[in-house]
Amino acid sequence: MGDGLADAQDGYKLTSMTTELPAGKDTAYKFQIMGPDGKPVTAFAADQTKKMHFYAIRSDLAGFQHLHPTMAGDGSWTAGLSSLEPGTWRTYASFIPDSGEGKGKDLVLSRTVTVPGEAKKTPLPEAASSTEVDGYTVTVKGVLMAGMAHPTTVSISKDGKPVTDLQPYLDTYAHLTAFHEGDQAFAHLHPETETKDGNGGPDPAFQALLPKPGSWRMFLQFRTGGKLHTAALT
Ligand SMILES: [Cu+2]
Repeated sequence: MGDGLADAQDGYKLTSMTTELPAGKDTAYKFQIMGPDGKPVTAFAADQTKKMHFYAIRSDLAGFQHLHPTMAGDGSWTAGLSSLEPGTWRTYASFIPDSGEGKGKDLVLSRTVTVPGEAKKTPLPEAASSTEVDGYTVTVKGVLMAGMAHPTTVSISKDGKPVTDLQPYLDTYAHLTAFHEGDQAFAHLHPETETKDGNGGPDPAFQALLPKPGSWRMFLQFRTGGKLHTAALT
């Protein structure tokens, strides 16, 4: 798998008529995946229960959105984005073709869109091994090294106690993606912890493979009590 920065790979291309989206309101981003035969791809294999994983992030790695768009019969996808702040955004489509030359290939393609207005750059928060979200403390354990897969665990606690009521989300107890400062290279860190019947926690494990050195912004998503939480750390 590449770094997700190209709009085309192995004959597949992410296409969209959209180069600009409005700021400050919910908006729809439409796109298609064109196959090596020049036609829109309509057959996709489910990956972590979804046929398409879509991400949007601003160039300063703020404003992360992770969505599951819907596909029309002609292969056109619509992602319903929440309000965007002005700036340059990168949109990623992560999918596995289920027919044709690229059947079974794990592909991540991206494009950029401009959101007009006065863009305020958010400085990348300092590197930290733990962060807080919605009353939960999320701590990443493990040494991350560029280009090598490393086992990594994420510990989730609340009020000083390990959390054991994680609910399955996309066939896992925690979903982890990372974006590289500067070029917005993408990494999806694959979960090692299988979902069993019932709840999980407090330490979901991953194989963390970050393709290049530098600063990465990690987004960890987990679900408790039917609510999705997104923790971010550098
Ligand atoms: Cu997804």
